[in-house]
Amino acid sequence: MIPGSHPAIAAGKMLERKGIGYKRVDLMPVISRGVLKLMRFPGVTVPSLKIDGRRITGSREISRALDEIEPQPPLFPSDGTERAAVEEAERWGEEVLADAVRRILWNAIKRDKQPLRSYGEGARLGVPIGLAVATAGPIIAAEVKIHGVSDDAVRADLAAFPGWLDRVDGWIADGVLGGEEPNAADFQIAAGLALAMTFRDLRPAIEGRPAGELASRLMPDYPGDAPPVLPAEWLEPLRAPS
Ligand SMILES: N[C@@H](CCC(=O)N[C@@H](CS)C(=O)NCC(=O)O)C(=O)O
Repeated sequence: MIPGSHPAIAAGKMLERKGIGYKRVDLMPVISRGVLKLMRFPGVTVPSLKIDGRRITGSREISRALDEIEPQPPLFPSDGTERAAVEEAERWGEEVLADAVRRILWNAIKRDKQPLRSYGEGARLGVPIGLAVATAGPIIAAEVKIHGVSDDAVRADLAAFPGWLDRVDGWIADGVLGGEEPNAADFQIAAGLALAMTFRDLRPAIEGRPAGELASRLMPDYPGDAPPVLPAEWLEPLRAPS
């Protein structure tokens, strides 16, 4: 994993849910790509997991593999209709929410890299965290490029965010998310929201809602804290009642 990575933290929580012990290997962003390639994973992103002789890349691939390897407790419902709803929420959590939160993170870090330290606290990166942060400039520039972190994209993400929170609250109200037995979509979406809640710019808009409660309940120990840094006008949509 990369310290603070939301899909990687989701994968770790799913392993814990299954009672499967694991060894966590911390990687620096970008360098992670070369390491995962050398280790012959099928992709170059985190989370990547070696389990039972299999190499798996991708949080959604991991949730499915974990249900195959250790069926109890299940991460997906057995009922076909319920399963389809959880799969759809999980897919949205990965493709829409998680990507947007990653863009917001790198846009914020591009403005002030000091908070990076809080995401990497306790990580074993092979170099002291202070040195990793001090020399992170080229890594930040590469991540901004890799993940399409333009100001326009992040502004659009922030404008869409209140609607996304309504969507998550709706899934909770419908019982797709937030049940007593957390499913794969709960972990995927809670990790994305928990990372979003580490940004003080976004936290007030999330924490009082069912979506925020879900994130805090499933990810109580999510690392990181980023003081306000985004332009105030970008945050206007989050201030308005949704
Ligand atoms: N959609 C993928 C996430 C892939 C991804 O972009 N992961 C990030 C960390 S959150 C990563 O590997 N970043 C390093 C890089 O792309 O260089 C999943 O859910 O597994």
